Amino acid sequence: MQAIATNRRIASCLLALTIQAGALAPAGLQAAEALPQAGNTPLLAAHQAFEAATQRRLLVKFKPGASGIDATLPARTAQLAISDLSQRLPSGAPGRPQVQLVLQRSISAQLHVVLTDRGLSPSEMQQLIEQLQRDPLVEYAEIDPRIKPQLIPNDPLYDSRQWNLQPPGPGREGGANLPGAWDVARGEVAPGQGVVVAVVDTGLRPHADLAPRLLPGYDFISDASIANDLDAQWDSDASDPGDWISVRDSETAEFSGCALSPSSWHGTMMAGTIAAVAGNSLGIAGMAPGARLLPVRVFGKCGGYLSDAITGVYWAVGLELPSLPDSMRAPPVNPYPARVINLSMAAAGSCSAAFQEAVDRVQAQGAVVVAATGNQDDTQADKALSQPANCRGVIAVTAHTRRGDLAYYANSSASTTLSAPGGGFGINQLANDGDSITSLGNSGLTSPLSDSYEEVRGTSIAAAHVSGLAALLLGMQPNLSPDQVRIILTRSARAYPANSHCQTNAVCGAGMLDAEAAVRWLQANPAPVVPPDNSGTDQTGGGGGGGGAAGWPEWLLLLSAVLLSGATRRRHQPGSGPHQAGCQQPTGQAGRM
Ligand SMILES: [Ca+2]
Ligand SMILES: [Ca+2]
Repeated sequence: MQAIATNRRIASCLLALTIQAGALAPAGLQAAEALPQAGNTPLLAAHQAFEAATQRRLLVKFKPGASGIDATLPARTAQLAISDLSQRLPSGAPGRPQVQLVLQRSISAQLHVVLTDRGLSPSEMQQLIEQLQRDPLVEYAEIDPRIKPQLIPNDPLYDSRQWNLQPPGPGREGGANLPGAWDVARGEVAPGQGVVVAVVDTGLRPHADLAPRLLPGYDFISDASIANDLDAQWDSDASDPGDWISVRDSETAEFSGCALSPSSWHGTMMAGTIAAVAGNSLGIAGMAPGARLLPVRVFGKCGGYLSDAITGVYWAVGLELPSLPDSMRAPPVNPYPARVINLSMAAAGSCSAAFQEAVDRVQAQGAVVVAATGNQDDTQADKALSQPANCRGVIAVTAHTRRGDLAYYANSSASTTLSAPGGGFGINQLANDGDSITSLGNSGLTSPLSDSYEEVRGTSIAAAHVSGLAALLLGMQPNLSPDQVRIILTRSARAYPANSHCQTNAVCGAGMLDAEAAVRWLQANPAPVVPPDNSGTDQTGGGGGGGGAAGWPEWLLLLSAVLLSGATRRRHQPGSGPHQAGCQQPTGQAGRM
């Protein structure tokens, strides 16, 4: 009780001092002094104003007892002491008025924040400090530096596990550099606030690190056994009931091509990287922690149909669906149109006409379409992009490792747009590489149980990083077109590091995703000009809309359930140890990445 009472007294004394001393500050500094409340300094202009003011701020500490300051009346006596100190300063240079010092506030009886009466250049400030340090009563004087508040989330796995969001550095060349971007992008609210990102995937779990971000979505799986939700029809429940393949499943005709696997919680993983709640002292931070997530469920057990995926994409942007057979309940028009569509999925072959048409239509609605390039077995020579990454206008994302090397599993070609963290080992096998990406999941091996955090790697999760950054950019400037977002992402991409596969092989697109560089590029180019030859036509695979995957009925293309080699995951579960989940890819088919 004693300690509490004492602390309260100190707190109230400091508050009183601050108010009292504030009245002494020059008028021009009042506004600036109101700014540096860590966590809510939204405006860059305000930052700059305050930064300019720092050229007037010093810390001055008097020698103990030297100033004659009465500790019981520090504000008043400190003001006098600073005034005396100001009078003792040598005369200014010819033509320059002598600098006057004013007490701004006291930190202790001896240590004071002091303001000069005018802004000083760095050399003038240095000269003043040297003069003050020669004063017999001064113990030290130094600049009161502006320390920029940098949003480092308090989410416990951020420091220890989220290399993928951290600034690049030795051994972490692949980091997507979020802290600086968050600082610029955050306003009164979290970065990406208000931007809707559709996660067209397996549905989502209401993970505690995600639930506040969730919008009501929709389940578009039209096949009952794939849906695994006791409901053959589309419905408004987009939660993920699990997509496991049991021994019994694998013995059925429908799932005969699918390997045994526990539930993947794939959509939840993607959503976590895109927009997990940041700063809630829980788990991880997402790329755009203010964005809202629209779950569009199109994959269940062993994948799903292209037709369902495309339907989900149309619904996600608010388009009205065409009239349906009586057996299908038409969903209401989505009241939360997505500005970003995350397609962490892949099918072999060139871009189908139906997928290209979907991409064209949703882009016309202003939505950015982001897709994974695909995870192919590293023994295969063909690293061509999967669809829909090879569709015209799609931002095609390949994956790099912690060290910035191209991930061994990642499809990439000259038509890749850029690369983002995907984890795993790289082609060049750089030292200390191989770290995976930590995201959200569920502990259930079949049906959902409790929230968990999962280790994942793949071009899937790489695409989720790009979707997150797209949302962050749209949060800053909502009127950006999809092509403008592409320009920002590619122009600001960071060069691949030395010794990486992509440094010497031009098959990885513009470079590595760099969030801070992107937001600063946008600040410098608030209306990016889209060159005619870069308006989303740099995809070679889909050129002209493809024509459909050879031999596959366009609207009945089964995207077989696969967690390809690079998309395996390990769980953080005490006692269970890491395990890998996977489903082999039948030749010529594809699915979630
Ligand atoms: Ca259903
Ligand atoms: Ca969190």
